[in-house]
Amino acid sequence: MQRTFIAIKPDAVQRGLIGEIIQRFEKKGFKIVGIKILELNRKTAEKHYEEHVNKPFFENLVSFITSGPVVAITLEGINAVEAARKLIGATNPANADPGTIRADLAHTMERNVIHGSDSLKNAEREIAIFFDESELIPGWKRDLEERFIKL
Ligand code: IDP
Ligand code: MG
Repeated sequence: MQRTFIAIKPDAVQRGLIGEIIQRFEKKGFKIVGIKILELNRKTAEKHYEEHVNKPFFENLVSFITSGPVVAITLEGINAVEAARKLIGATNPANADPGTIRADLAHTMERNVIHGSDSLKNAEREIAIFFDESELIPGWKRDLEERFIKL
């Protein structure tokens, strides 16, 4: 079991895609162990995207991610970091495989509907930015897993 962090970006929230995006992770079998809707302030946005601070798109990225509510989610699952990135698809929706969230729901890099941690280290770092440990529910089981265990 691994934890990863995803964020439904402001474009997706505005377009009414929260349910559709969460559903894909739920159906796949991920467990939601933390979830909240919030508006990022500039400081938090800069911290979240600190690896991109010197990129030409940094300013636009920060102003976009702070432009409206985002849904922050901590997921638990087997190999969760990589598995979530697979469901999410390539950064540029034009290059994302069909069936991925970005391929199906987005068509520009600047409005690619979702963030997902790219490594275990970043997952831990990002979860800590958005959640207190007391806001996460560790180790709950889905009935599905109980059934698999019995089989
Ligand atoms: P990721 O979200 O797939 O991990 P990153 O390289 O971490 O991609 O970039 C963070 C976000 O910054 C992307 O999701 C995208 O919205 C935006 N971004 C990345 N590269 C570019 C670019 O070349 N031009 C404009 N925006 C970009
Ligand atoms: Mg990234």
